Amino acid sequence: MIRPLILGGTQDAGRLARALAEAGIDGRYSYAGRTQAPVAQPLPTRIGGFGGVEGLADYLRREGISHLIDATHPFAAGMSANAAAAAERTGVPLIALERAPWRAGPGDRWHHVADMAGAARALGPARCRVFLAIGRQHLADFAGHPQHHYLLRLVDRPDGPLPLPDAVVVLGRGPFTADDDRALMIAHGIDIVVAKNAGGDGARAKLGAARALGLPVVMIDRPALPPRRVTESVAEVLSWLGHGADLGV
Ligand code: 3Y8
Ligand code: NAP
Repeated sequence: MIRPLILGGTQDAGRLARALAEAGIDGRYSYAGRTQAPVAQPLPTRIGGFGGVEGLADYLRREGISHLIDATHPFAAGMSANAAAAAERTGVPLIALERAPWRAGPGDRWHHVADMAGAARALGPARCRVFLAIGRQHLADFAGHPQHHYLLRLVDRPDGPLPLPDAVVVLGRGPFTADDDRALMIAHGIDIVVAKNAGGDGARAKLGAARALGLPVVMIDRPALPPRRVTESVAEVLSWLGHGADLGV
């Protein structure tokens, strides 16, 4: 009997968890515990860090995990690096379920930057009204650019002061829609959008809205990840687990 562990926290991870549950596979799901009330998953779920590579390796051994599936976000570089190292250390096979990066299309005005600091610099010196749609964890990278007005979208209400003096918070978990994001950006008089190249559908709405409004987007490229087997498809993960045939996928 196999017992795969999903390192989750994304839409794709949720889709995979549902497929495993429907196939009657004895899987486990893991959240970091970044949000106050994460969406419930149809598999036994653990919440919180493992305690580095060694902590994850211990968990894999202790729980008899047969396969490790990194279905985290393309910007969860720390978790992905630890997953590769723990898989190597324990011999547990690893696959990453990862969506392709977004690519600019006709009408898009994207300016690619390598990281958060590059995104902050790309805003330029003149005050502008920024839709900073990168979550909560990296707001401090923009603290050196207080001249701008920032619209922030967070999952949970911030529990302390924000590092940006001129900021408005809206709460939202996503997935979002282009119409809602367009209305939000109009209501806040947004001039420019900052986005991580997450890929997938859950965060894409703001890009369609920016295109419709003719606004520029500062697109933060993904961090480098360790070499590992990668797929975009839940069906391929299932066949990798040896269950493709059972499901006729
Ligand atoms: C805790 C689980 C599902 C999963 C939904 C996806 C889509 C909606 C869009 C914007 C961009 C952002 C952020 C975002 C999206 C999905 C997916 C995705 C971006 C939840 C979730 C957890 C997190 C963690 C959270 C981060 C933050 C990033 C908000 C749940 C809702 C900005 C990424 O406050 C914090 O500490 C938030 C931290 C990591 C990035 C950051 O650095 O702040 N995601 N997001 C996961 C865990 O604990 O393991 O609460 O239910 C999941 C989802 N967020 O089931 O459908 O698949 O990507 N998540 C980004 O792309 O820039 C929002 O606002 O336009
Ligand atoms: P990260 O910086 O790559 O990871 C830092 C540490 O958080 C990891 O070393 C691990 O702690 C813990 N961790 C991360 N993901 C975990 C998981 N799924 N289960 C258990 N522990 C986890 O992580 P992050 O970028 O903050 O992402 C955290 C979670 O949010 C992930 O589930 C990710 O899929 C989800 N998410 C992130 C983004 C994003 O923009 N980064 C977007 C959407 C969803 P230990 O070292 O103690 O094990």
